[in-house]
Amino acid sequence: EVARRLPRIKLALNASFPLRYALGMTKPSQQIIEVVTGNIVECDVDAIVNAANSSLLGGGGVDGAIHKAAGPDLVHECRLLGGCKTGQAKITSGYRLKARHIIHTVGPVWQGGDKGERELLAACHEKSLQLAQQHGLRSIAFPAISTGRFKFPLSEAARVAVETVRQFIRDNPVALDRVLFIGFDEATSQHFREAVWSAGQG
Ligand code: AR6
Repeated sequence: EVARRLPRIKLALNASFPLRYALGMTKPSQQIIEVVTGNIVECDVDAIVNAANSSLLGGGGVDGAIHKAAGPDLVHECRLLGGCKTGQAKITSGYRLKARHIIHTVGPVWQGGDKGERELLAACHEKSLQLAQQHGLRSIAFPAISTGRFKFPLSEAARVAVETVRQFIRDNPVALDRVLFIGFDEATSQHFREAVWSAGQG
């Protein structure tokens, strides 16, 4: 009897997130967010998010790194997309990346904080997550959108990003297995960790 039960228990422990959730084994909003320091182009996830500009034709920072690593076919696909507005997102193939897809979003330029920057940054995360869900993707990695060339203050950006992701997970508890926040350096990761921690207290 015990021997017959064992494989089933093992199966449950190895089960994918929706099954584990259905079995009541884990609470999604506290389990699936991870903070990682490194280069987002190396992430082995279903989709990495690109902090692009409205042309979607490439640029510096993380955008430049993603285009370089994905190869020239990426810009060919991007040309067909007709650009992207601030706060919106569009999806392409990942080409030479490990990630199967790239979700391109355009963050707001920080102009002091009273020009709707927070709402637009939240929209970037929300639209990216919706696209992932619509395409059946289970894992997604975000860089610190808008915090480089676009000058969004890091702690504020991390808070908006984490709160938006947590709200999405609450509203769609079985949509995703993993959401990664990628800090290019340790300081950025620390801001993400603090945002995850303080959101967890609320
Ligand atoms: N992996 C992970 N994070 C990275 C990487 C990388 N390889 N490279 C940079 N970062 P930015 P923005 C971090 O400037 O502020 C581009 O030219 C970086 O340290 O890339 O949204 C676009 O074409 C910072 O924390 O994006 C746009 O014109 C974060 O990524 C404009 O910059 C975002 O910095 C977008 O500006």
